[in-house]
Amino acid sequence: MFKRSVMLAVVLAGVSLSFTASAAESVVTNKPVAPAADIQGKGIVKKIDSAAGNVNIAHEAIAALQWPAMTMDFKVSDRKLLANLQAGQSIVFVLGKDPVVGYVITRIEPVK
Ligand SMILES: [Cu+2]
Repeated sequence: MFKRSVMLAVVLAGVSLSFTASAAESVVTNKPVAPAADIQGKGIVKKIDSAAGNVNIAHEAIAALQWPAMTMDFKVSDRKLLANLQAGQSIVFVLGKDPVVGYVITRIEPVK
């Protein structure tokens, strides 16, 4: 009896895990269209929300977009980009323009 319920729990856990994994694949359904020139930014990671595919960054002014320095959420084109990030890290990032979502991060790397 005990063994059977453990087996069931394992099977259910497997099902919910694979469901979560496939749901995590698509943050942004439309592939970002690369702008004529890469738009680069610099900043500090404030918060990471892997589930939502968001990263909150205190970024410096981005001259190419005429954006002043601010702290804001960015969507990433792929959740994998968030895998090795930590809050407090200094980073550089590249923005691509998604036709639906707007500017999304297509590359992000820590700076030493
Ligand atoms: Cu901003």
